[in-house]
Amino acid sequence: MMTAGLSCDPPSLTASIMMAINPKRMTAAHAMLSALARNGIDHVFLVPGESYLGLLDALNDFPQIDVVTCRHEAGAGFMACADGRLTRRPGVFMVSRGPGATNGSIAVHTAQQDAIPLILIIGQVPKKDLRRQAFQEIDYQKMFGSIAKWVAEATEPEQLAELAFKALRVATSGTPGPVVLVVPEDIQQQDVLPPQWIVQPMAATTASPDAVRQVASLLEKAQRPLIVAGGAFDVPRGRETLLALAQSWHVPIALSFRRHDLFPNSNPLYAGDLGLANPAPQMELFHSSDLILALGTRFGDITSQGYTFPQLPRPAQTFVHCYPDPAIVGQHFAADVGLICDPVTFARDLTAPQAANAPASRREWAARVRARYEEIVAWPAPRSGEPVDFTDVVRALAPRLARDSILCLDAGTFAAPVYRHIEFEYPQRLMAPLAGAMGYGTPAAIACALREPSRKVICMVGDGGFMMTGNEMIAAVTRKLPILLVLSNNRSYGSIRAHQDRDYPGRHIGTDLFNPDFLRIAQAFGMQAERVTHAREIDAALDRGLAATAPYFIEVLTRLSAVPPRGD
Ligand SMILES: Cc1ncc(C[n+]2csc(CCOP(=O)(O)OP(=O)(O)O)c2C)c(N)n1
Repeated sequence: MMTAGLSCDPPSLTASIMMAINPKRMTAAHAMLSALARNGIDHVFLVPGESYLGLLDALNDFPQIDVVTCRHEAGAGFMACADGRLTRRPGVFMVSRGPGATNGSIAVHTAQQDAIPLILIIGQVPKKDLRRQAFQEIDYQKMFGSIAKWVAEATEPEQLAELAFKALRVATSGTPGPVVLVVPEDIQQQDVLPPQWIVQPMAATTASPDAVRQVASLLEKAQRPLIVAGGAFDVPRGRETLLALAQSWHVPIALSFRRHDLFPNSNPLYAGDLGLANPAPQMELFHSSDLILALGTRFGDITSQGYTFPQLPRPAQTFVHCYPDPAIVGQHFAADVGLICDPVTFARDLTAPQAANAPASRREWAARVRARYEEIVAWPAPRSGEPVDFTDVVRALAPRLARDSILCLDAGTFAAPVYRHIEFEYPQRLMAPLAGAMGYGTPAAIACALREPSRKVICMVGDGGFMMTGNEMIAAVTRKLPILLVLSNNRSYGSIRAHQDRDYPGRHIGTDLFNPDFLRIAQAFGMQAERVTHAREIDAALDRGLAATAPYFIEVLTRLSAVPPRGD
């Protein structure tokens, strides 16, 4: 892999914010922001704090950076996660020390689980007070040590720009993930020389021609091959490359956890996703494959059905694993062929020049896998009346989704029918946290609408999740973002209640919710809002909500889910 590293900055890229005060000097805060801005960072999500006043003040001099003020650090962090997922550049959020950092930590965990590039910048106590347990001090190396890719605390002003450069590299390389930068409050305002580097783009790593030939020959011989593809294909040309590969060999494709938007779901080679609710007959079929190509997926807990698919640690079938991070390839499942390289490039190299005349056995296998998927995805008979079954809301939404809609989901039972029944066609996007974090949906929708103003953004959230970060909707009002927010109000932490039903029948505790009047809350925020109480009202409400040119809020009074999910 070509290292990006820090290299000399071409004169044309010299920062436009060279300080008016002294063109040869700038504050450390300016240098840090300059490093970020010159590498494409154009949004910063934050809750302000006195521990990073210097950085805040410097943001005044970066009009190219949109400062999105949030109401809770979890909201800021989730916005940065969604922005990082959409752009593949690090999402950046800034928080105050101690309470701000602890509030924001959920996003660091989400970025790690979701493999999203993220940079969290935290103000810190003055340098002289470090490790004195000063007011609101935390040792962030210890706090974030197991969930961040890298935690760095500056002690000298010159380090700020350097840390920002390195953070951009670390967050995006190998398995993308979160980086935490800690900046003592008293070094942000000190003068430094302007940074003189930019992060160079990386060249993609490729598999050797021998390795490509080896896998091609495995594919030629396989009767029942299956590709399991994951997040590494969420890059420009990634989806097209995956489609071309599958078609050229006539191989069915299953997608990793919550990555439904990587492959056209209507394509006969689409086998479904590996998630929380794969029925046993489908898994039996997948187990009966004779070759698995795991491409661009970490093959983690949920994708591998709790490390049971394929067989752990030695798969029963031939197993090829391709991922750009050496720590991941063969991590759980022993690979017959392990490839540490860019999966998109590998998929391109593996694509047969002409679509293979697939043998009848292969065609029959692909058809069987597809038939199983079609059984799963088929809508159940409408069940609604009053209160509404949220599946019927999802059913009504599916044909109304525009070609380029972005669907942001919070965690909860209401989301289950989306994962099971909605068929995604790119450029439609599914934005749902792999970490299963409640509170993600609303802020993610804000970040998506800011990034993609011409696309319809729809957020689906439960009454539990909305009460966690729903306050961020005020940004949709102030910035006139026409997000459609659909809230499923079942007066319960329904997902957990369903677990209780399954594991401790009849013993509900801690899961009933007494809710405020959501309609009045939404209206008080300045949103147009309406309530759906009966199934017959769903269609018209969705039509109004989707046509709205301002944020629109639909509360649906829903019944509790009858089907206990396996997870969230
Ligand atoms: C931050 C966070 N806290 C707790 C959980 C555990 N959890 C998962 S789903 C859920 C309930 C979600 O309730 P709600 O938003 O009302 O949606 P519903 O399941 O009722 O559809 C809880 C508490 C979680 N995933 N994330």
